[in-house]
Amino acid sequence: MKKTNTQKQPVCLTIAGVDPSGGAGIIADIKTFSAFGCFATAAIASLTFQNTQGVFGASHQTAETVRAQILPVLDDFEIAALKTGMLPTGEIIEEVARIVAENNLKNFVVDPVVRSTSGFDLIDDAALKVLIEKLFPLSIVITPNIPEAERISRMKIESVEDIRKAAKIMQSFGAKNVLIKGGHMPIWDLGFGIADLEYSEAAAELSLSEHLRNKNPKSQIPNPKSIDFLFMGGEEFTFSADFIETTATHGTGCTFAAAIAANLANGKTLREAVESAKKFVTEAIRTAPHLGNGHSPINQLVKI
Ligand code: PXL
Repeated sequence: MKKTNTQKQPVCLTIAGVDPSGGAGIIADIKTFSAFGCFATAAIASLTFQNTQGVFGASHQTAETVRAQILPVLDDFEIAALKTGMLPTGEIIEEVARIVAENNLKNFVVDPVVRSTSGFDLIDDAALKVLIEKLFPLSIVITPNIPEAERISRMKIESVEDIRKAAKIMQSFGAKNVLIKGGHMPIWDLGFGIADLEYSEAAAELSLSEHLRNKNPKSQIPNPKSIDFLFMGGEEFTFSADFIETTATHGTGCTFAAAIAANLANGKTLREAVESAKKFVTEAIRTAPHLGNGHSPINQLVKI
């Protein structure tokens, strides 16, 4: 029997892949939920074989085994927020959509995981289509990075205007709120603050296209910024942080989405949740342990 009234600590659920090297997926999610004071529960959609240098394969769960993991958890706990990460097959995605709808689960953050940092395809086109059709309408927010936004919206993103167009396309697919993360595209801070950026589209366009014209931009841009764009219905909000020049980026997407879910579970609004999650991920990257020979994991135990 569900103990809804006696439950004090918010419980979060992640449905995602396992990265045994600890940087991404469920292990990153559990640490992040815990860092925000939430109790972590997790259902495995795929067991991947990887380390900081690459993904070498994966053994996927089935719709039945994913359901069998989740239902006892739902039966026992009130889930305050959930997030999905790597969901490798159409059948698993359909099952997750059914479970979310049947149980009227709220605060559902969909991280549309498409490729690993090291370039391994984590979902095929047919499954991605199911993810868009079935999960987007159930989500409170989707959190694509720029390559993911490009693959989902089927357009090249080369300017701030393109970011807005891609967001509109994804909203037309049923996602009410869309967070496009700019970490793959450091924006040159031309001396404008983020408030100026909001009011000076020309400056933003210029800085982004300057960056894109540049073959080796990261080493040449002074004060590069990583800017994320949140589209809530017709409103747009931007979140800026230092772009940190580092290879320690393994699991940043998982950590960001899990931090948003945990913040929502703690009662923050979506805008507040994203703002706090952005700061958390930035500091987790800044204090990364630099382990392994590839893309190091980040530090989810950082205090902000
Ligand atoms: O960061 C994307 C991602 C998500 N989930 C799992 C992963 C990866 C990238 O490697 O392994 C399980």
